[in-house]
Amino acid sequence: MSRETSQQRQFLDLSEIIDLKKYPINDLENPIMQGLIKDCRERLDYDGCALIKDFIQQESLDRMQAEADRLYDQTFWSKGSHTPYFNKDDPSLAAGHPKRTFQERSSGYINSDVLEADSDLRAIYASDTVTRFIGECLGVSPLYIWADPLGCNPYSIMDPDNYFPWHFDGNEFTVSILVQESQEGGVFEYAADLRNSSDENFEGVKNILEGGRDGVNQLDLRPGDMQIFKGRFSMHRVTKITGEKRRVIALPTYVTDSYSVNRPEHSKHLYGRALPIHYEREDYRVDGLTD
Ligand SMILES: O=C(O)CCC(=O)C(=O)O
Ligand SMILES: [Fe+2]
Repeated sequence: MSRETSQQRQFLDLSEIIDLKKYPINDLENPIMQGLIKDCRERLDYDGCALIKDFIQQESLDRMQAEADRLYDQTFWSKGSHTPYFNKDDPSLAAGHPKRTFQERSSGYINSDVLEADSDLRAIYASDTVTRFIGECLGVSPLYIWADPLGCNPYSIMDPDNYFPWHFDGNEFTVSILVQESQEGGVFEYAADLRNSSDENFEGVKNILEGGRDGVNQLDLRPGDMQIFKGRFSMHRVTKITGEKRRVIALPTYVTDSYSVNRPEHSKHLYGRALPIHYEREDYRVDGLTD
């Protein structure tokens, strides 16, 4: 199997993961890529979410599935409730305020720092070619991989009956690659651009938390598809998993700010730990939004 060496670590070659004839992401001038990038930008402008069908090859999906199965016992399960912002309760606000609305979550992460050395997911994340391609789709340059060592590139695991409630992400963009779908449920729902960096739109958030469907979309995501998503501005959730099969999704995350990481509280809640870097960078934020 051909491999390339980068920063003293051996990664799989990109052609083992992505069909570069179908998606020549190593040649952004190629008309196929120009068309794809244009489509993604239009989708992202339209509703904050772009979907690239069959992006990952079946063999690579099989390897990721096998890796997630081997690492399953290391999943950090966070059962507990949270607001869309992962904040603690704030009794100074009125009852029913979104920052006081807690929903029960049950899902887990296989954190980025436990992925195997020759992991396909690590290779995808280490690839400047992939990062540049995603930056082009987002119309963002430079785009960086995330400095958060736990949250940057995990597998998210949802077992039967698990539910991942409405929330905003602490980072700007998320890329999802569905590895294994559940039999039923496990649908990704999102409310595009529900807030922006100068307006929290608590009214709109409250409406959806109370069951409103205004502006809520469902994504038809299949194994091998790649989704590019603006998770800091679009509130989203994954509906309850039904049936026997576990849902496994890879979440490589990209940012415009190469310094920022999750707040310690947010990191402990989702990934089970906070590391020194989370405390050192706790007060650093580029925007004033709540997370
Ligand atoms: O599982 C998904 O599709 C999305 C998960 C998610 O929103 C998150 O991990 O923040
Ligand atoms: Fe999210």
